[in-house]
Amino acid sequence: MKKLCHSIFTALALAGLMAGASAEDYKPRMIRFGYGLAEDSNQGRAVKFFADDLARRTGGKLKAKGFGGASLGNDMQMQNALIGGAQEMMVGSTATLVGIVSEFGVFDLPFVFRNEREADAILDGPFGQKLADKLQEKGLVGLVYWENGFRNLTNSKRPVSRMEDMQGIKLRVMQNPVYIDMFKGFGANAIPLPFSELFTALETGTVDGQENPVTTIQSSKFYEVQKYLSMTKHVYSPWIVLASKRWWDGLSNDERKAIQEAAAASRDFERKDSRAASAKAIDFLKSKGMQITVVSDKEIERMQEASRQAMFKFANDGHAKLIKDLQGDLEKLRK
Ligand code: TK8
Repeated sequence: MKKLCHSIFTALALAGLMAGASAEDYKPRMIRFGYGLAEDSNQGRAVKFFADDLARRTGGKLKAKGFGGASLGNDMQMQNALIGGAQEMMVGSTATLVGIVSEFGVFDLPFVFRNEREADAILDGPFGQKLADKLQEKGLVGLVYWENGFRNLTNSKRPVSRMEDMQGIKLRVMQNPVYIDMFKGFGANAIPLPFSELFTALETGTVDGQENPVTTIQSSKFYEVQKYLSMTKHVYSPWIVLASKRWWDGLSNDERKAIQEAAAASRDFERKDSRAASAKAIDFLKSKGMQITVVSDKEIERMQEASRQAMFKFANDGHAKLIKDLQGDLEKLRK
């Protein structure tokens, strides 16, 4: 009897150990992961990577399903669905978050980052983390930043090699005051519109132009309705992967950890993939008949000058310290 007791005890203890060590606390869950771009885009590929990676980590328990082409709504609609708990995850531009956390506008200031290395260091460092943390009290969890990329200008009217060429061009911008101020400063007629309405707006002539990274100009087929591309690189644009806080709070620690790890892996994949796609996009766009204008350094300096009012306005809106902090971090990186 004593022996039997002992072996039962050992068996129970072993089972307990095994459960603790190998069977993490994952429940079968379906995650609706929305995004704005086409499935065949850097965004779509990275959402798929995330889904595969998460399934692998959780033995197929946590299943993310991608919904591309803004089929669950545009960026702002999805943010609200996440806040309300009607959708679990999304990826979208930080620029469309300024109605929720105005500080995100700091990334929209023109000519802030000089290259991707600087952007990665700031976004993945304490500065980017601090901004992402501000989302929590608004009902969102900011997981990682992906690369949208440096934005360039396209239009159907004329080649833009000088600021004056933008005069009177009806230009779609994101729904964000810094962009509106910046392009007004350049002399364009800035019209805020959600991305999901952009292709049709270009096609019908509601707007003449837009600005986005070359990867998006390719994957959204803007070359079909835009003739001129100017390499302005006026803003480095981040994407942010978000989760619904309401939903997140109901997950187990193991589930949260798996999602966080898959998100970090997807970030590394996405940046590599976007950079490779970006390097090839210009030749592709040329082959589709786009006329590409390289904007001179001198002209970029003039644009920088003309867009300063957008920065002053943002600073005066209570963000002076935030800009200073970012500039301080950038100076350290540039040493
Ligand atoms: C996609 C958008 C897009 C952004 C824009 O939903 O709106 O121009 O660059 O990537 O977030």
